[in-house]
Amino acid sequence: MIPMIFAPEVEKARHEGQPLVALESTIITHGMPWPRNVETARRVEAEVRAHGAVPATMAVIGGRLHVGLSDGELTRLGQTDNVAKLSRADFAACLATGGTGATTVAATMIAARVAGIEVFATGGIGGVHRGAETSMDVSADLHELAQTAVTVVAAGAKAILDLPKTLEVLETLGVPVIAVGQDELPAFWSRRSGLKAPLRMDDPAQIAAAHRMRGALGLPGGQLVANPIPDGDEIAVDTLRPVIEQALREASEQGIAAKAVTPFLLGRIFELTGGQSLEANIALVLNNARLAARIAVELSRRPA
Ligand code: PSU
Repeated sequence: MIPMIFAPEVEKARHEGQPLVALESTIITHGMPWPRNVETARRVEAEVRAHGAVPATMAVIGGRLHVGLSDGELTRLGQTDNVAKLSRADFAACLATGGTGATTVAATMIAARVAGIEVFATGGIGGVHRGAETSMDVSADLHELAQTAVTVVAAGAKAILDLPKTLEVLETLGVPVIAVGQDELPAFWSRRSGLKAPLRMDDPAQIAAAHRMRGALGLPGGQLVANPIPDGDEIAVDTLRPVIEQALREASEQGIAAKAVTPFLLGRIFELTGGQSLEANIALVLNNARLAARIAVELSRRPA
């Protein structure tokens, strides 16, 4: 038995067959500073509701998987330092040992699957880190996309990564990468990456139909929906390039490794852009929440 607690709003939605959208908690604990993290989490949930679906923010608290968090739980999680960052490898161990942790993209996909939720909105997935040819640092998010049948809406992979290699690995793993509204793969804070996305779908109904078709074919794994940050909110690639390079240099000088890399880089880029990267991150997550809700509504019209 998986120890799971459904928030009342989520329980009701499940009962009534309403569309649901999963949301992750690592973006709250490791991706954004307090108090903007909690404020953003609430706005993202509100955005999902405003577009016809019910949000289910995932976290492990005291050895139980919470599917939907109360205000108090969200605030405590967002205020606490050193919360564990759970991925596929340590999710079960945390549940089994009564631990507490925030879910990454990989762990949130697993949580969504066990809760029967088919769509998940986040900021940007993890991927192949720059220098992976020596560090071997590749996010478990990519392998999860290959195994777990959840459609993940993100603004692409984070621009701190090696995007061509990330795309290559996704292709090898057979993960559909679907750009929305443009042919190019978006690059998180920026709309452009210079890389062509393998697929393009501009209509949430098409994305929902493709999700269902994968199910009908019995294909394991999900879809990555790469939704560009809105025009007015992006940071130009040329502005970001030197900032990302400086943050990467500092990470390497300070010997930052493994799970600490992404939070360190996001934190430094926040400082180096005078907070501009956080504003862009918030705008793109809200945009992803809107699209995920629309896809969830379309999926609910097409029962599996
Ligand atoms: N999206 C954001 N900010 C984040 C993340 C996503 O806008 O911090 C988190 C997700 O939980 C994702 C994780 O799984 O970053 C990637 O971490 P890593 O590179 O260590 O796999």
